[in-house]
Amino acid sequence: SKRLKNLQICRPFVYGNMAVPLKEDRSPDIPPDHTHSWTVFLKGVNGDDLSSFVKRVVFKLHETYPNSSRSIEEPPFEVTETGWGEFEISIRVYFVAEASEKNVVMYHHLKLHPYGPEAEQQKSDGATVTSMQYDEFVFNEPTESLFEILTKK
Ligand code: SLL
Repeated sequence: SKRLKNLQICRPFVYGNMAVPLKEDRSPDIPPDHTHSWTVFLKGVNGDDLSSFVKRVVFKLHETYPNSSRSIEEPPFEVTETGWGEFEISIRVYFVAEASEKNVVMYHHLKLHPYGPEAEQQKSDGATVTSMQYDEFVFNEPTESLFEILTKK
């Protein structure tokens, strides 16, 4: 579809992870060396639904995980796992075909342990660690179809 010249349209999103230490009453299915449960996610800001223009999100985990490439085709775009270590996760976003946009990739360092300026706050927040980033999808000269998708109410 035709592209709209001299137009740029942005959509904000956040990506990152939360993590909690596993408790004594953990499920017997969880390997004994695992210390945390965590969720890595990509989502809209203020509850915005990204699925009108995001077709799928592929989270590439450390190769110690079975099926380390996790493809999520509908919201919530997230993966929950348990584990023992921190590592870098790539988050690749694919857009709907009408957008004719290349996929984009972000890298997130999975955070399990509180440290740095927020550590004390996080320890008092029931041990939940959160690490997230704000970003924006920037569409330059979007297709007419993408423009319609992004502007319809
Ligand atoms: C480290 N470079 O050495 C990192 C690697 C890998 C984390 C961390 C277990 C996965 C599983 C897991 O947490 N891997 O058992 O399925 O710290």
